[in-house]
Amino acid sequence: MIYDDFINLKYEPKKDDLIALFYIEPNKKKGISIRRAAGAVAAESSVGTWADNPMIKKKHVWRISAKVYKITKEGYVYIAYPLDNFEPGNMPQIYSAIAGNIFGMKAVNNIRLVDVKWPKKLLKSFKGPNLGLRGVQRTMGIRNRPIIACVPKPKVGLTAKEQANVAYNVWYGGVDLVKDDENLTNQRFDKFKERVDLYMKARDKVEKEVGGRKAALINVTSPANEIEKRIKYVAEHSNPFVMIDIITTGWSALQYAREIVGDYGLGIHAHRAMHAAFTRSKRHGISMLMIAETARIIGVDNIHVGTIVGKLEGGKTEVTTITEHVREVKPKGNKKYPCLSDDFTGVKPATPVSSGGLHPGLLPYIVDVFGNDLIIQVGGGIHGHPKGSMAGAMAVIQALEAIKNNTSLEEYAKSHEELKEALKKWGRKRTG
Ligand code: CAP
Ligand code: MG
Repeated sequence: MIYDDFINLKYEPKKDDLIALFYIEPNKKKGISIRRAAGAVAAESSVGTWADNPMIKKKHVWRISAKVYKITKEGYVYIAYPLDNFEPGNMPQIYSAIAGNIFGMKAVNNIRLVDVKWPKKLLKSFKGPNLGLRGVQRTMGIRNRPIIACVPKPKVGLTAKEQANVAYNVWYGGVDLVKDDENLTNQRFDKFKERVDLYMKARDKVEKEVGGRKAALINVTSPANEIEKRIKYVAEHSNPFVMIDIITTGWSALQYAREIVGDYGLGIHAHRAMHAAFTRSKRHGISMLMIAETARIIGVDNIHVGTIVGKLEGGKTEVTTITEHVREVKPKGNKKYPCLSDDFTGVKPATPVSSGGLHPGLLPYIVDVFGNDLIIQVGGGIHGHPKGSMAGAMAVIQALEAIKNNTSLEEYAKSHEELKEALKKWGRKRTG
């Protein structure tokens, strides 16, 4: 049975092997065992196929066959891939192998790519973050506190002028970064170039008025050739960041964008819209952990990781494990969340972004869990403030001050009107 040839429980992975950790549920109705399913996955993702073929066993071909070397009773399967399966510096190719046809195989009912241990040689073939966590903080002149971002709402529909006006108000209220929403690019009502021009005008004005560094996370999501033009436009207008929806544009576009931002010294803010289509099920698809570390390796500087207490899916164990893999050199891992040990030496740390349903009352929890090396993004929790966006921004900054001073929000609110109003409206309620 050919699939069985891909199982070698005595195999000891080599230093240069890529290790993939899968969770597999075999198709029991078809009488398929986990061993057979694991063998099928290893075959299909490396040199094999459903039919026997003597060429597969030629020494130089078989040399790079994937090897299933561990299967646990919980359904976790460890597969080692010799390095030569992969083209260095080509993330789409790597995904076509380890995250390709296998998801549709009839031999499995469910299969999830949980994590990868990346060999040094592959890690080195990608650029990694251009600015990285510390570079982002340096750019903003901020250390020892989270950076605060705000996405203007409504998500889309405002004119460029209205958008820049909202940006001005929240910058003025104390926010550091204004973020475009994931579905705002270059629509009829808000043209990209006009938005950039007006943002920058508002930024210059507000920097003069209140001091400090302000910047925008400008969404350049579009076809790759257009991404290039838009990054250049942002750079020429002296804004240090662009935002890219990394899932809808794909790894190829992200790699291309990473090349371009490198030429201009910009950072990439990664939005992950659409990730939940394949990360949400715990039994099938690709984990968000995998997506986050891949994005870091290619070279995003900030990436959304979740909030635990906000409007979008993601529990504490998962979100904190992802955060570690985004930010640490050697993530410690978490016994409650299956993952592989990694060594990201040489790849700059990226900044985790906590976003989605946050408001001032939730900030103590967020800072407690994530610490200061973080971007906190608040949209609805600013614009929904009873006194409007500027007051909403002030309430967020006041919450941050209370945390810094080790004072409860409620206590601080006694002498801070904006925070008081926000707490009256939302309290400390989770938004999920
Ligand atoms: C947040 C947000 C982000 C989500 C994405 C939104 O707005 O801009 O897209 O955070 O999810 O449009 O919903 P609010 P994630 O602050 O108004 O919730 O960060 O989990 O990838
Ligand atoms: Mg959004």
